[in-house]
Amino acid sequence: MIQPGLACDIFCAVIDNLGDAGVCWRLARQLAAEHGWRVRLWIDDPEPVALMAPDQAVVEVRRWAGDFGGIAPADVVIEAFACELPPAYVAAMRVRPRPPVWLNLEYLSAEDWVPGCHGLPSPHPPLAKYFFFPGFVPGTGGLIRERDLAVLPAPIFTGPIEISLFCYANPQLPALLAAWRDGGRPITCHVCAGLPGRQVAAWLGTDFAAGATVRRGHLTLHALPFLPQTGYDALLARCHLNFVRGEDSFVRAQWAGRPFVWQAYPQAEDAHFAKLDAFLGLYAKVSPDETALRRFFLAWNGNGTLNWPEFAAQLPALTAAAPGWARQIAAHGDLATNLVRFCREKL
Ligand code: TRH
Repeated sequence: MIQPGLACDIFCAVIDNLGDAGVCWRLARQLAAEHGWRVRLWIDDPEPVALMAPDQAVVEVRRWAGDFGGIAPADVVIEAFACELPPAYVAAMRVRPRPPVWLNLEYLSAEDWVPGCHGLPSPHPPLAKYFFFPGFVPGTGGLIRERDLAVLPAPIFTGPIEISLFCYANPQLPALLAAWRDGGRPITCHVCAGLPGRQVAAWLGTDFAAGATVRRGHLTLHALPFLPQTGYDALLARCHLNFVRGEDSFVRAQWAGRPFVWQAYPQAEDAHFAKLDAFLGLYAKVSPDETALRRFFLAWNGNGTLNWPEFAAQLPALTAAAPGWARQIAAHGDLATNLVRFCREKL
């Protein structure tokens, strides 16, 4: 039986971008703050966590370095995204009097094979490692969502449309910015730091440092600094529409209860289109014009031509549907709570 105060080690290797650190930090924080676990987050590059979470009080963030000789394994060991645990740590897990619960936290996908694989063990005698899959449907581990998150009321559409922009390198972006500049409605776009900011600077042909505001036609562009995660979440809630990417901002946009457009993490041989398609299979139903919604998401991911006016016409309906969608995907319990329950059954 799990007692509050259970010890948990989360291992995270930062592959690229921010999502690995972002997901692990959120999970670590929630396990500690809401479930009373004593969490150590071992991360090979602590820098992104320091930027996202200046206040790390509830979690012990440790640099993953050295051979781990002399580090006692925790009750629950979470290996994020199949990063390989240090061999000395696994050897210590094997001889621990009470074997730890060992989980591999997988990437999020809406593909229909996920519920069938969630929770399956892979044998590592005398231990077992369990696959723990986040997901949108029953039978998966659910999504990271803090207990105190409320579904926010929809914002009123008066004045400029407020949009946040967080994306990868995206060849469709110049066409979108031009459509906003030349369109009939004022648009204010809050451009995230990093790749989005650099692409906007290239389109403008001017400097676009954090804090800058530039106007072109009907479009006002604001360059954001890198925000703490809580500040980024607040930005999503303030906007009428959010362009998001990867995994963590994608999920947060859905909790914000606003329409969003997702750029999937680009994978070799266009494997991300299967993920996009699976997600749209669930989500596009919220739109009165499913085909137009699909078309816009696909085009933003590089397949087809962007049609902003067609998508913009759906915004009121997508806004009205967003809180219901958030409730639907929250209905299977949040990932941290599901994970705690899973471990309780295994210990
Ligand atoms: O950075 P990402 O592209 O991360 C990706 C994905 O997780 C992908 O699935 C994975 O394979 C790859 O990393 C290795 O996008 P994501 O997932 O949205 O993570 C961004 C994080 O950065 C998220 O936690 C929000 C946070 N963030 C801030 O804290 N402040 C900011 O100003 C911005 C723009 C983001």
